[in-house]
Amino acid sequence: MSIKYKFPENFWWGSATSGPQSEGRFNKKHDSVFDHWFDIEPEAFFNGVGPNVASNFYNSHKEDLKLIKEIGLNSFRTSIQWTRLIKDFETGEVDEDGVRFYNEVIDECIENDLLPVMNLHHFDLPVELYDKYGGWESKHVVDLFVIFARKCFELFGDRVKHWTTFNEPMVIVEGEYLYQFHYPKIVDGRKAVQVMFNLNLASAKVIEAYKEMGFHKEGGQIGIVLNLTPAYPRSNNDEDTMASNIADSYFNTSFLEPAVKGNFPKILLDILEQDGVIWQATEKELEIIKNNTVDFLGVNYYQPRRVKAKESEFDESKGWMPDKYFDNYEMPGRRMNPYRGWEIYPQCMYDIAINLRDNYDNIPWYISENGMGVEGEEKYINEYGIIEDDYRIDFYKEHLEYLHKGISEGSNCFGYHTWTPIDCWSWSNAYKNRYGFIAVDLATQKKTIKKSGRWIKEVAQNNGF
Ligand code: BGP
Repeated sequence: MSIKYKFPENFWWGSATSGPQSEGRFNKKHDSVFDHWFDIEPEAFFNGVGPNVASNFYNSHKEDLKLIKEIGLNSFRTSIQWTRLIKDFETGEVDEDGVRFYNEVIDECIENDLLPVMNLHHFDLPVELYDKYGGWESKHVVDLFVIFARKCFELFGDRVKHWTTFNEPMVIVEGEYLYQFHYPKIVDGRKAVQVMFNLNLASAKVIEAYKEMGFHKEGGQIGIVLNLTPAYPRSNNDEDTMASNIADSYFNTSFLEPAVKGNFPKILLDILEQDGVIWQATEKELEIIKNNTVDFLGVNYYQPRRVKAKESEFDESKGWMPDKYFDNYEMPGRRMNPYRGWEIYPQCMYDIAINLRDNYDNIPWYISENGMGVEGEEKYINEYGIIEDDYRIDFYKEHLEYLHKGISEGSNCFGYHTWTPIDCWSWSNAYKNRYGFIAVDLATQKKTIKKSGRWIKEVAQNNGF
């Protein structure tokens, strides 16, 4: 087979999941905001399916990681749940079963030649910390998160050499404080802005702790996973361009700039100051953000953001919202994934690669999630019981082609992780849309490799396709 798209040496071919979406709640001593939301409002979840069992990774990690090896991957990201590892959030006292579980997962990754990438927060704030302190609105919670992170480094840092502080912190801001898709479903633009700052601060403080503990000397690296949804204006006129720049600063560079460069985008600061909604921050905190930038970046990419100048009436009744400055734009003729309702635009992989090369010091980065959620995949099962997910293979190929173009023009990308190795629990969408290389039968927890799982194996073996 001739290889048209060859990737750099030692490229990460992998896939990502998270603790709350794969493990199930078995033996967990605390509830996250999602556990709690499901307990009080199960009807908010597709088919009433919650996180209780998920894909049973707590019990089947041994077999699951073997299957992941079997499809040829060389790296794997999951997250350590704060609510599983820690018994006492204030002191950092650990839960012994949590320690045992994550030790096993890490050791099994290594045994299966899977480089473990461990993330510290994937939307799974302990609900007690919300009830007691207002969650990420509170700087005390920021400090408790650092206690948790230090524990993780202390316990697992000898074997885990790649850490990320957060997965998609912007989604916490949007889901919990603006658009009501994460518990507690608040609409409060002012709190959202404070949470945005506190999450940036938490990430920097965790990086500071990691440095202080000396892990870099042992080859350790720490980064962050951001969902970049590059904003494209409807047209090149000044109004559309300005609207798009503002949206980009709120949704993307609000985390990208501090993570990579240690400061906040001027356009965002100007607007927040002018509107009187700027966050509370001390000089010392700004210093910590300045001095503790990431070693590498993970980029989750699913869809672009399309923006036009504000045309609709801004609804003042909700108070300050970033939507004051732009409207979302539906581009005529856009390609859609109808199940998830997200636009498919693979060219964006190239644009991200070039943006990071030119505007972010060509920082080492990887695609930490990319994928296509599809409903009703059982209709593609062939006579041998295998899901023939050619649409997924095509989706990955197209995205990889544009990524390859970015790399061949000098962008410093070292890997490609898909979402997700084994079908997992998609928050309030539960198991509606499936993303995996490996299917899960929810009734039996039987796991079966899909056609895309065989395909990625070849790609990983050939380091290209
Ligand atoms: C990302 C999250 C993942 C995952 C994925 C797919 O935003 O990091 O946790 O869920 O999106 O999205 P969804 O599950 O909502 O379809």
